[in-house]
Amino acid sequence: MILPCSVAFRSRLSRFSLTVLVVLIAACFDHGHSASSDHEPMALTSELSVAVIETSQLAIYDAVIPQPASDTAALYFTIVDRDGEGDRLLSVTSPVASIAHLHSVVVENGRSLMKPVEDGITLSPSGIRKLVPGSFHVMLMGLKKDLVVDEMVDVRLEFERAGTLMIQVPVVTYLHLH
Ligand SMILES: [Cu+2]
Repeated sequence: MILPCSVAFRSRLSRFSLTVLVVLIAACFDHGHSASSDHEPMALTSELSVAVIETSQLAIYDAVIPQPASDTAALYFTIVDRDGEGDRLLSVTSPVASIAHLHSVVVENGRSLMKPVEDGITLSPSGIRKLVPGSFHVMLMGLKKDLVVDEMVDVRLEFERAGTLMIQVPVVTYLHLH
């Protein structure tokens, strides 16, 4: 199933002011903008900044949750393979969300659409996989509480090889992504 940004947020729109609506539209445009940069070279490891967790198999860098304007939040981070074997992110859960989905963004007929990832997000051997706006990301859906900037959110990542990794992800303002 393919979810346009507008459909994903529609159920909540009636409750929001015009200001919040503008933020949501900006978020959707951001998907589209970044999708066009998917063909840029993969960032080098040296460009990574904050290691959230490192194991012998992989490392997670730069995890952030932009403060959501609805009960759906996006989660972004970078996965780095450390043992040359590669891996696959199978699923994500968090106590703050009823459910979390792995999403990719595809452009169809000039529109950016979020599409659920059916078989996990692959990490190639010695590779770097960036979950960023406009590309792969995690959607935290059905938030059970308001997420406040600077609070840390517990997130559980399930990998095919590395198993379970528990990380804490800061909530940031939307502008921190730019
Ligand atoms: Cu999404």
